Amino acid sequence: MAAPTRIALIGCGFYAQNHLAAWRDLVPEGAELVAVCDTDPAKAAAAAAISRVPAYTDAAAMLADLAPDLVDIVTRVETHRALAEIAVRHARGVIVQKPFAPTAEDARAIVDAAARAGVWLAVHENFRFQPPLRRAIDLVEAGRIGPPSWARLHFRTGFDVYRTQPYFLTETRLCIADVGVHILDLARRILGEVTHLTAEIQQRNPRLVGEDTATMLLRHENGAVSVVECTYEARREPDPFPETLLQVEGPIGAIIVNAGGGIELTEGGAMTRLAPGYAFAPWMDPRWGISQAGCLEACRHYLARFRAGRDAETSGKDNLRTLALVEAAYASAASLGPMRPSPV
Ligand code: NAD
Ligand code: 89Y
Repeated sequence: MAAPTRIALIGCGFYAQNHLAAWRDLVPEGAELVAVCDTDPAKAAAAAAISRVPAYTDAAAMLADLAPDLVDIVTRVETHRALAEIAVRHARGVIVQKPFAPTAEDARAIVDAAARAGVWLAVHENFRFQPPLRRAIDLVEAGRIGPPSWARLHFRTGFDVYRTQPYFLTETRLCIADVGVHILDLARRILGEVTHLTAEIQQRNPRLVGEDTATMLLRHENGAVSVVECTYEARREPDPFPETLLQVEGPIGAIIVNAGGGIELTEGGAMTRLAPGYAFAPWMDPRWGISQAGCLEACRHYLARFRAGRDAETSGKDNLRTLALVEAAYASAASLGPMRPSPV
């Protein structure tokens, strides 16, 4: 049997709780969490206690002590470059939570540092791994609707994201950088690369610094068009948070992903309802379950690809293209015109 993959995790805050649970679930597939680190000693100690591993408050010290196989960085975006640059000196693989970096230049610097060190690099971009969305991707790839030519992908919620992620209140770039990045990534995954996009942004909640709503129109290289929407200001019940809903059309059918994970698949002129084909793990909270399931499936993918010596779907290099869409969206919103994404 292959040796376990020794994983060190950096950042034990809000979302890292899902990574800790995912790595526990993935022990039978070769994951072995060996240490956790947070600059806040209480958070490091709490994560260490539930995972029964040593706690560190200094990432460089942890990595120098343990030389893990894989480092999982789950801190906020402004810390990613510095931590990734340390991690590539001590490990064979590094995973960085989305958003990959605050600027395209920082993201490129991380990709280059990993390449120079010969280190495997992935971005934890997990929406494309959420079970209903992955099922839709699989249906498209199986040719069930023919080559997709139009799609609407939307994340519309009024859930109080500011309670769970209070740092949102002061972000100058909010909705596209935080959640739009996932949906743009998903649009790329389903319809292919983008030639140009137009974005309109709004700040509907006056308490904020950044935008809370974005409406984006994308033209893909294969001629397909998609509408990508994200907002934290949709007052609708039932509120689908944290689900992304999807409609995708091709020449011979259509796929609709509804709230609750059910899918309506039209092919051959007839519609079939596919019931959600997954169950939440016991540690998942029904309010966050689809996000947590996406986190688990993303970690499973990264572990398997790292162990097989294969690039992740969402490698660092791949994610430069998703970040280019984020940059193009902000540039379009500022100039009120269409923008071509240009990965650095
Ligand atoms: P958070 O502030 O709750 O947690 C970040 C933690 O990192 C804090 O505990 C902080 O003390 C620690 N930290 C900061 N600098 C550090 C350093 N140098 N070394 C060690 N620890 C350090 O933030 P969060 O909400 O958990 O977000 C973390 C990341 O996860 C962000 O990039 C966010 O966008 C992402 N996120 C992703 C999803 C998703 O679905 N993929 C959902 C929520 C958040
Ligand atoms: O931070 C966001 C993310 O990545 O997924 C959902 C979220 O937690 C709130 O928008």
